[in-house]
Amino acid sequence: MIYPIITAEEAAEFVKNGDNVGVSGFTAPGCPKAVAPFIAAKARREHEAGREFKINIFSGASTNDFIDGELTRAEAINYRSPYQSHPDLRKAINNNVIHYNDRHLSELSQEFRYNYYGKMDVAIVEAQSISDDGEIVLGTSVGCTPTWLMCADKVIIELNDQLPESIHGLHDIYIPLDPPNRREIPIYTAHDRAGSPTAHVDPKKVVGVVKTSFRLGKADAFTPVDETTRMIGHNVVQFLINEMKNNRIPKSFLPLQSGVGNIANAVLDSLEESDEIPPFEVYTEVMQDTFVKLLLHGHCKFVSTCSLTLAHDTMDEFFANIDKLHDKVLMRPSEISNNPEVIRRLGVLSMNTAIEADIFGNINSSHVSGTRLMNGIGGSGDFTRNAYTSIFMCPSIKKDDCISTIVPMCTHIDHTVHSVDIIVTDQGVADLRFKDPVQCAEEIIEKAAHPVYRPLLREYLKTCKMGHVMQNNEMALAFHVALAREGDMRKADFSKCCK
Ligand code: 0RQ
Repeated sequence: MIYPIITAEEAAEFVKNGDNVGVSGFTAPGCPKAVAPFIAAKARREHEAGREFKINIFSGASTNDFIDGELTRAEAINYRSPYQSHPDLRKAINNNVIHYNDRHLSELSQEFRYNYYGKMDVAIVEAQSISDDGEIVLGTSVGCTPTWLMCADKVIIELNDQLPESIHGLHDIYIPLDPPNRREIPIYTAHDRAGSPTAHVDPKKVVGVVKTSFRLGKADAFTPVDETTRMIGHNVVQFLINEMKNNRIPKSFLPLQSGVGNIANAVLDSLEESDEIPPFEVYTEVMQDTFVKLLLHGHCKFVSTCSLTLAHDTMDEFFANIDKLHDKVLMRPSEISNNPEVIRRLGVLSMNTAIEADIFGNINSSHVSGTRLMNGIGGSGDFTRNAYTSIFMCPSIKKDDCISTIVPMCTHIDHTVHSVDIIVTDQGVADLRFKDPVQCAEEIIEKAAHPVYRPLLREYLKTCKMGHVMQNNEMALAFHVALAREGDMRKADFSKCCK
């Protein structure tokens, strides 16, 4: 190997105060793990010596505790984009200690190439191998890594010896040309390969290779399916079956996108149980645990993804069965897995999870009570806006009935009704297509809201002023006000409001 082998501590010395640092990965799998704790240690030393040390971190999506956890706790992050899900980082963002810029995941790579963020100083990339001419076999996700390798002045490679050689060929690395030279992305089915199995870096930029040995996959597994998530999964699958029966989805079916989390996993379980949905392909950003089972059992024919977001044991199972799975999975950069052009062309059926939906069909995916960031918009906007049919799912109530996820007005809006076709809760399926705002409100209240909250929502609608969107600006946030003051949305009182 022509590259200097260095320790993680030596690698951290290449990172300076104020640097833009790009990390590989998309969700925890594929992220670097060795160098970040030493950057955190360096930050602590600098702070103790009275010097500034903060960096700007750009990732594919959420990362791991080594990056978002250790660096937050060391007060080493100035700016963070485009998505996160770490409790310590979330707290620091909500305390306005870290600048967080919530971006559509498909856009960050190209925005970097468009020079929106200045130069990238250092990229830290987990890889299976690097050749002397700079061809890199990446780890268990792709994210923005190909662009980081292209843009960064200095590149640090973490070579993880737990990554098996059989991962070679699972990546499809394609970087589109930027406008005005961009052409169509040559993906016409979910299983088309557009690019190369390896990412490329100019060998002169590689300042060091750090040898690591970290177990693959993520530690946290999903909570088991409960009655609520089972009902949501059942309702989504019944909706898809009806769409086929009514000739709105072709009999050969369309590629699915599924968001991350317990609800998404429950939907996938329901898909496996249904014999009315034909074997399908997936065009998504995260391949969750259930997909391994679906692929091995033949319910799913192919998964195009950005990341193998699998728990440790499932990751082991995946590579133990790699001979059966190798030609059924491709990992692509996030700007391709989430690409609006490709999603629209393939006719992707998108399924994402909402924090809350309002009765007019607008969706809040990211901010509890309109102010407190949960995770971020992630890829939900990339898929929702461009889907063949866009579905949002959530439980109808939360926190011992004190929270209705169906509210008069969302306190923060990530997806407007124009991009939302269907809202599914444990109560049923609200179909917003072909409906005006008032018809949407009636549909959502009667089909998706929990029976405990239906009378209150009907009462709210009666107080609303006439108009295309009927709304009562005085009372629109009454549910959230009641939650803030009394800890219970059921205490919303519309009796005294003026019409
Ligand atoms: O908080 O753990 O403190 O109790 O939000 O909610 O019910 O566990 O559901 O894990 O599926 O997350 C929308 C956040 C749902 C997620 C969201 C609180 C709730 C809990 C988590 P606690 P659940 P999930 C693919 C696509 C946006 C990005 C996206 C998400 C916590 O799905 O981040 O879709 N989506 N990306 O208590 C108050 C409400 C609430 C609420 C939920 N109405 N009011 N708190 N919570 N609803 C992924 C990528 O892009 C990589």
